[in-house]
Amino acid sequence: MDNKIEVLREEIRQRLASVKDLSELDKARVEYLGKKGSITALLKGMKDLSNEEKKTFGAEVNKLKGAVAKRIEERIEELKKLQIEAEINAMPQFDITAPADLDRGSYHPITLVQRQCETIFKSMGFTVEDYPEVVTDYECFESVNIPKHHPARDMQDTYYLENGQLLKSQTSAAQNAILKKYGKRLKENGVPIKAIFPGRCFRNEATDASHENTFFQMEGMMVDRDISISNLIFFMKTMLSEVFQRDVKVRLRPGFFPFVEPGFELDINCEICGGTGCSSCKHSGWLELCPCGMIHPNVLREGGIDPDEYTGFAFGLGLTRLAMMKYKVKDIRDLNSGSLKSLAQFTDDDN
Ligand code: FA5
Repeated sequence: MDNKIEVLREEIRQRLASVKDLSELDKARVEYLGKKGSITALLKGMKDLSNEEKKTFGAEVNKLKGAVAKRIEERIEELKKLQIEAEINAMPQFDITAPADLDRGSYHPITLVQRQCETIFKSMGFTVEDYPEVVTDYECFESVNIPKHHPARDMQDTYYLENGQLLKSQTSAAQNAILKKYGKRLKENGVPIKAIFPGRCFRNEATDASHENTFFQMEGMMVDRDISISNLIFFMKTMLSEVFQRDVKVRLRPGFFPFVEPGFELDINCEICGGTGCSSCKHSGWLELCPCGMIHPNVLREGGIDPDEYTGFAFGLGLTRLAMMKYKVKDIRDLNSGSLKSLAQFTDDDN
């Protein structure tokens, strides 16, 4: 019987050493360790042995079983590594010293307007904050007054990870963290919270000329004593006239967002058709650009700020739509197209 174990051990050693890929390895695993496998068969064949023999033989077979399982794990790692190496070797080799075909690269139009907005707001004392794209339900919804099952969530269906985190559907997801980050300085030193935070947002959208499933927003917040709607309107007007370098026609109408009260929709007169109506503005002459409002007391409170002492405004500028309007791009989807031919038209000089 002992000889059987030795013969099988040697056979398995050779077989595992010679398998070339993971599927061959799995086949071997089933043949040796599976229910009908050779090692299992050795165990089944012990019934005719004496109790003493069963003990020693059984221990040997179990030892072999453990060693084979361990060797299979090792081979999985080795084969994975070989597979990656093979894939890398199969890739086309680039000569990084070769001259580029294109004359020069250019910034993406969204990057250009984002940088421009950052410069404008920095000059007015705002800090620019970075925030992750993967956030929690608390950050994206609950901390901004959108509890579970609130109907406002329907408009912001997004992509969920298996661990419950999500790709942020709005830059408002950073509001709570910003309030907490700068709240102490506001309360102890009287320094107003003035921050903008641009970022990529994701939504489960049926795309059209003005809707993408992946787009950029730039959130802004200001919190201090006695902040009012006039402050909000001042900053919105300044930002737009600086971006367009002229006065642009906008309209403010009431809008509902659970994290502001009162809330507004700020629409821009469509720069593509001049307001007569086209597919970019869904034939209305206007495009929703930058909803805004006075921060809801619940949001301030959740961020550790006393709403009886401080007030503030917040806005959520649609950066991708702003790029669309500024550069007169008729269809928002062109901005994510990756078409170098169309994107190369935009350069720093456009600023
Ligand atoms: C919001 O996302 C709110 N968080 C904005 C806000 C912030 C309101 C602070 C009040 C205070 P809304 O879903 O409307 O709101 O999106 C804001 C802007 O992002 C829109 O006006 C639009 O310019 C842009 N936007 C929204 N969805 C898309 C989309 N699918 N594709 C391109 N741009 C979009």
